[in-house]
Amino acid sequence: MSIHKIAALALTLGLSAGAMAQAPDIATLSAPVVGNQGQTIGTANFQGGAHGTVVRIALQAGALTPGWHGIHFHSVGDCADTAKFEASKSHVNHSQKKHGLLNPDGPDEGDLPNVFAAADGSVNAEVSSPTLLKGAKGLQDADGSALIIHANADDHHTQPIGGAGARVGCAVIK
Ligand SMILES: [Cu+2]
Repeated sequence: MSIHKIAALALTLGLSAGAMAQAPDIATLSAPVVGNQGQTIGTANFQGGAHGTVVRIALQAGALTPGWHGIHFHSVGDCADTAKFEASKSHVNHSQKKHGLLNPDGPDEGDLPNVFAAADGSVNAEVSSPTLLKGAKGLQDADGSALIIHANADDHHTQPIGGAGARVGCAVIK
């Protein structure tokens, strides 16, 4: 086969692959993140696809104490009790797994990697989860869900929340 014929073949394959590619069905949702005084401390953005959810978190300076913070999907979309954010209940966990990305009996559906707050307390992070955004067992179920930010890091194995401590930020996913 001549060089020209190979180039023509590659061009044909490239074009047909491009024509066959479908635009992914992506659901998007953006929600304010509120702190313990009910103040807005930033924004959480959720993108849901066929196999999971991507979360982008942007928190302003002063939002958090510097360092690592555990974040999770909690099972109820309610951030109204700003002092403790307990209305968001425990983790999303339809399959009753143990907590922890590093737990042999985990992870539960609420588990996410930690995010890091800079020296000024701001955060810019993107994390992903196999937990779906849409559907009856997704984050946008009947009572919604909440993205909760904790005071301390999650060790990814200790029950029930990896030692992450108090709830200092909350965003409603509905
Ligand atoms: Cu949590």
